[in-house]
Amino acid sequence: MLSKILIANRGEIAVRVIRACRELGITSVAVYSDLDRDSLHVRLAHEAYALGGQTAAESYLDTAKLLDVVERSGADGVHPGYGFFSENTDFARAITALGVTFIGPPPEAIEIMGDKVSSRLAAQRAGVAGVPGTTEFLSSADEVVAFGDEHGWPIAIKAAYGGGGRGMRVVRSADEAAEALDSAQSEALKGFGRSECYVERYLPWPRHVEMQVFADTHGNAVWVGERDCSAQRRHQKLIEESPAPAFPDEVRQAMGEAAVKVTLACGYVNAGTVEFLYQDGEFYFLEMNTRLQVEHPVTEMVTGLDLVAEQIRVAAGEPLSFGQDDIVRRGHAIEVRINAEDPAGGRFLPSPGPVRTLRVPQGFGVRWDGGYEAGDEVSQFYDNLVGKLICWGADREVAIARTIRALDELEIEGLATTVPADLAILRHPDFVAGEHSTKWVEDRLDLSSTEVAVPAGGADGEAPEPKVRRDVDVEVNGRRFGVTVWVPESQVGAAVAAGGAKVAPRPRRSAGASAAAAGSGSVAVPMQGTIVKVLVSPGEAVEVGQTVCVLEAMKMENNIAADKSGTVKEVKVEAGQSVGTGDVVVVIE
Ligand code: MV4
Repeated sequence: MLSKILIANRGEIAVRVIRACRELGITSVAVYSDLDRDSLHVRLAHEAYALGGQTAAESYLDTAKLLDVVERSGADGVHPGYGFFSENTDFARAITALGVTFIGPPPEAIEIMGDKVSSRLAAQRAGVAGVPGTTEFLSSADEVVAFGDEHGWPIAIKAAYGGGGRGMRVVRSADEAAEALDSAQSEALKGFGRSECYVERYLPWPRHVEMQVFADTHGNAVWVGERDCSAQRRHQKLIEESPAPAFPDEVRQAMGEAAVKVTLACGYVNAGTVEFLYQDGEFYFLEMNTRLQVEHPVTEMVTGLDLVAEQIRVAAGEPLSFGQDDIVRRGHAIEVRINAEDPAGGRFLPSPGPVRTLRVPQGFGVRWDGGYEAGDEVSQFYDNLVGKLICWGADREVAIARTIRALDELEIEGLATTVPADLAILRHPDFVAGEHSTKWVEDRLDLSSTEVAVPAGGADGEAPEPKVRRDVDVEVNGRRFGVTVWVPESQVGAAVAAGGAKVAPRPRRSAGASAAAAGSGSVAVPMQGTIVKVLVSPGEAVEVGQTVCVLEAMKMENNIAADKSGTVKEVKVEAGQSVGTGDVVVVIE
């Protein structure tokens, strides 16, 4: 079994993997950019290493920095999460070359599923059909017209090496064919560097149904269950659920078996998802996602299986801990993505900023997978998923009611979120009836009256206090180390006033006009040490920032400053006394 796993990711998925590691008795190693120094995944991991940088390219996408931390930390496994390097074969191979386990599929399987052409061919070889269409690349509009006349209009022109919906053109009649082919090819060239396109029948009202699969290194492969992810806008999923509504069990079985065939055909190992379009009782292979997906908890909630723990065991070479017949699906689960985006008017504008208040829902059947807590900041530089709410119910009706109840309990202040859009979907008769499709949110859902909701933050709505960097030298058992300390601005004067470079404490930023600039009046020491001097006595008037005593620690004298102006009520220490981190030395009224 693996003993130490580095999580090459951030936010809620890093938190999810760290939790699984802790439950399995595995040491977790977080990595972080400068902006994530105090983030939740860093707080929860056993160890954390700085990558430096702010943007993803400077941090979570810097291979050399990640490999360096893999070596320095002594990790024997790397979990990539989703996004970032999760489907990057160069990264997977570099990890493996270090003798470290990449917790994901073999690079060859990622490559086969990496473009539409080779993935369609792999599915075809396995006997699993995509939407009826040609496998040859289009060379003229005549071929488009011939296909439409034979199979019926409308048809879809797709970029062979594209993805995510870019490069797709819907053609409704023969006279639109030439222009559509031109623009599809040029968009494909611009977007993906290759212009090749092919044609298939266009399904006007399909649902996106995907099948979770799992395979081990011993030749076992199973399907775990489907998820309906039709509630999307611009290919961003908003709500996912399992089972798919109005989905006959024969179709589920057939889709599961098709997904397993695709899995085996590409030599897949670990957790994966096979995507299908589903319309009129038929399903068609779309693509395979060779990673753990955002919506995996939906499957966990209906099966009781821990997919991340299973990923780790399978990566370590263990056989799957369950067979096909052991998998039992029970009840209904719904996941709602809570993104820092303002859905007003259907625009979904990014809304990064500080999370001033975050109270998550509780109660029966409610799970919160979050990446942030109150006081954290959602940065514009990364994905703006704040957290996921996953609710389980005995059936779909109960699950919908519970999800609405839980969303009503959720309190987020400081930034706009997708919650109003999520509620509009959950309450809409089309969604309740399971009559929505992949085009429904954009074509039918009316978000024009959704209010602009950026709750500013309540009484405790103070911005997170900025921290400043201080480099200090420490000695541990006689050995000297240079240490970087990140000190809250208001404590700079007190904490590490090395070399007499005392910085006047700055009042904390505050939401209120004059309120809350000062501290509590209970002046505490920031580190263990000895009081060498007491400079105030009871009854004396002091100003905020004034030194009240001097603490010797780490071979330096540190001025401990009053955190508010007032009268000294109590002096709790005398010169020569030892104190511990956080001990209150003076009380000011
Ligand atoms: C389609 C389709 C209808 N007919 N193909 C868009 C992204 C790409 N991965 C596949 N997509 C579609 N292909 C045919 N022949 C409709 C879509 C589609 C879609 C698919 C999955 C999830 C969301 C979607 C939203 C709009 C269109």
